[in-house]
Amino acid sequence: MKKQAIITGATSGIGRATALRLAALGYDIVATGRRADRLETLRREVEQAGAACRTLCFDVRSEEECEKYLDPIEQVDVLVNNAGLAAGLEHIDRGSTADWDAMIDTNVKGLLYVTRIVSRKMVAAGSGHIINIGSIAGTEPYENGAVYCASKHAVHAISQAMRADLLASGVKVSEIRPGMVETEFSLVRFHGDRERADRVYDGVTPLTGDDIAEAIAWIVQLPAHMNVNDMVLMPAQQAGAYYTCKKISKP
Ligand code: NDP
Ligand code: 8X3
Repeated sequence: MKKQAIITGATSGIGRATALRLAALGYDIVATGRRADRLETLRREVEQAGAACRTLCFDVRSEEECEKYLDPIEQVDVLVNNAGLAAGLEHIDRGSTADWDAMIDTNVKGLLYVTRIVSRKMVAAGSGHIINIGSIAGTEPYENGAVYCASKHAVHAISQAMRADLLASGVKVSEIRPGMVETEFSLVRFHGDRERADRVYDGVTPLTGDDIAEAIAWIVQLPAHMNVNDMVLMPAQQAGAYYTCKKISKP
């Protein structure tokens, strides 16, 4: 049987690029997300690349749905915990509870629900590789981002602790913590405001989903004795959450 990878949040951005990259590498793909039409388009593209593709349309915030869709999967070689979002960019006194809940329930609790189901299969098999998509926000809290940063700090802590939990089982855990990647991330953060989202990338050549997918492809091909614990990736024009060198030509 071919190796199989589950990628959560594969309808867009980093997750979609990863599904296509791992398919090209010879993995069969299980792609998840909430948008059925996007999953169907991805399925066709993965199959054109010569891999099998199962699509699972569900919300990672629901523990019940995670169990229903993921528990029946027998073999998982790679899990990419990618589904996530930022919602809003506000000072704490103006934050929205709905935004806070969406980020914590998806980025933290959703990742935990998915991980428990898949990791118990990997532990039983004595092998597997879990790659969590964290963020530079997981170590650098910034103004207006308290809850998103808190959720990614949680991902950073969970990644380190689960690496220890799974150490003796033969299951590897890696975390990738990107800086600025141009995807639908900012469009989602600004609740569909396209102009504001586009301004984030003005004057910068950001990373792309393909860049992160390439890193994931490299990590999963490393020899059995070697693991990437934590990988920070940024555009060359970014030095951290607070430092971006924008090149904007003056009129
Ligand atoms: P996108 O918005 O392009 O993709 C996010 C993906 O997550 C979509 O496929 C979306 O699918 C899925 N998703 C969101 N909420 C849920 C949910 N409740 N249940 C299931 N799937 C969900 O953004 P990115 O590709 O940029 O984001 C991917 C990950 O990368 C996130 O964890 C993000 O925090 C992280 N990241 C992004 C950076 C960036 O600058 N872009 C930098 C650092 C980290 P659907 O809507 O169909 O459910
Ligand atoms: C996304 C990158 O800098 O907007 O995690 O937090 S940032």
